[in-house]
Amino acid sequence: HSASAAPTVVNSTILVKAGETFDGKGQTYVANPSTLGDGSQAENQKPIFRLENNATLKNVYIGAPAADGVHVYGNATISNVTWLDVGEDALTLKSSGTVNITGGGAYKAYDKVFQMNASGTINIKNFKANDIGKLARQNGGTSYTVVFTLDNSDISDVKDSIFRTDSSSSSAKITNTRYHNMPTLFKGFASGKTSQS
Ligand code: DGU
Ligand code: CA
Ligand code: CA
Ligand code: CA
Repeated sequence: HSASAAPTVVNSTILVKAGETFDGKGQTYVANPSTLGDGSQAENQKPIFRLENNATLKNVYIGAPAADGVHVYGNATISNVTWLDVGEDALTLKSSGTVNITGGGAYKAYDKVFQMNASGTINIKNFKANDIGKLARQNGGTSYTVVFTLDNSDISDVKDSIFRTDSSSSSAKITNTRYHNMPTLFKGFASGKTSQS
C-alpha cells in the first residue's frame, strides 16, 4: 500500500448521497482533528465520509488522523479503499444493509476495523489487514443478526480475533484466506454458526 502526495484535509464530513459514487482516484484524505476527531480511541468522533443507501466509495486512501472513518447508512459498495492508519475504527454500519468491501486494506487499528451497529451483512473480499485488534465486531451486547464473510484475503498481526459477536443468531464464514500471528478466527459465535475453508 502506498499513497499519493499531499493529503486532502477534510474539515467537515463528505456526504455521498444515495445511489451516488465518490471516486477518490487514489487521493489521500485525512480528518481535521479539531472538527472531526483525532483518530484516538475516544468515542463520538465524526466520520470523514458518510454514505447514504446504495452509495459507492472507491479508490480512496484514508490517512492519519482518520477520526471515525466511514459511516454507512444502508447498503454500500467499498472498492479499493485503504485505511493507512485506522482511527477510532475504520467503518461503521449505522443502519441495516449489506456492505460489500472489495480490495484495499486496513492497517494500525488499535481495536476494531469494521463495526456493525445494525443488522446486516458485511462481505470482505481481496482485502489486506495488518496490526489490528479485530477485523469486524458486532456492537457489544446486541442480539440482532449479522452475517460476516471474508474471502481471498491476507490478515496478519491480530490482537483479538477476525470476527466477534455476542449474538447467537449471527454467523461468519471465512474462505481462501491467509493468516499470520492471530490468536483466533471467531469469538462469541454459537456452535455451527462459523465455517472456514
Ligand atoms: O457500547 O455503543 O464502539 O460505534 C458503547 C458504544 C460502542 C460504540 C462503538 C462504535 O460500542 O461507540 O464506535
Ligand atoms: Ca468505538
Ligand atoms: Ca491507528
Ligand atoms: Ca466508532
